[in-house]
Amino acid sequence: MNIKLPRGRFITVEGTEGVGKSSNIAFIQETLQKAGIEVVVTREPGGTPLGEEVRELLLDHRHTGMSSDAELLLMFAARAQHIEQVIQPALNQGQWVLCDRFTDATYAYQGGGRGISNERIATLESWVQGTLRPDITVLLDLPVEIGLARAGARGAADRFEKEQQTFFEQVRNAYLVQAQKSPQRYRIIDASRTLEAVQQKIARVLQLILEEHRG
Ligand code: Z5A
Repeated sequence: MNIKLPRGRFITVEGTEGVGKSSNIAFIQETLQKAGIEVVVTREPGGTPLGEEVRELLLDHRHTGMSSDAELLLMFAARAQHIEQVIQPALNQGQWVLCDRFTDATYAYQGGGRGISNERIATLESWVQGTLRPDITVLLDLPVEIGLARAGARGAADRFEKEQQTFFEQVRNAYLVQAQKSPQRYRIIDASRTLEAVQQKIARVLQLILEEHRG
């Protein structure tokens, strides 16, 4: 007999440079696991052997001349592989997927940052993802200069990290516009507070998601 499992939840974490995604993803994973949820943690660009190779190309500071369209298409090439190989199979098996960045990052960086139209990105989004969209997107929001200072303490800058502050301001604004368009999906967290305070807010968001999940 074929038993159809309920689809898992798809949670993404977004934000500009140095907002604390890595620090908080570990916390989200731990909280969900303690609640008995099987969670697959992954990231974009990346998440598969092919995607990780594409990530290296995208972040390599030697490719300063990469065109915006080439950058956009590489993001979606890595994403197509990621969805087919990791995200969709996990969701189909009832596992939850926790992803460090997804297509909202494309609207923010390639859209807001590079100036590619939302229509063009939406065309690729429909082509590559079909109807797949995140269920919940946690947006860690922070003034750009604070994020850059936090990230700057980490060492050599990649191709994106070499961008100017105005680029990251455009990225942050694009995220906030996206969040306004989809308030039912987005949870905006003030990431300028202490890590403990940020995690308290995230814990509350997760509690509500878990309550809803258990019906
Ligand atoms: N990109 C794109 O353009 N289009 C797309 O579609 C996708 C991605 C999917 C790689 O992403 C690049 O890909 C990214 C956008 C582009 N480029 N940029 N910029 P990434 O996610 O791998 O890279 P990232 O944004 O550079 O992530 P990050 O620098 O690793 O930042 P983070 O994970 O958000 O931060 P963190 O490492 O957790 O924290 C940074 C530091 O701050 C660290 O020392 C922490 O201990 C500290 N921290 C964290 N939280 C706090 C608080 N609350 N207070 C004080 N200090 C804190």
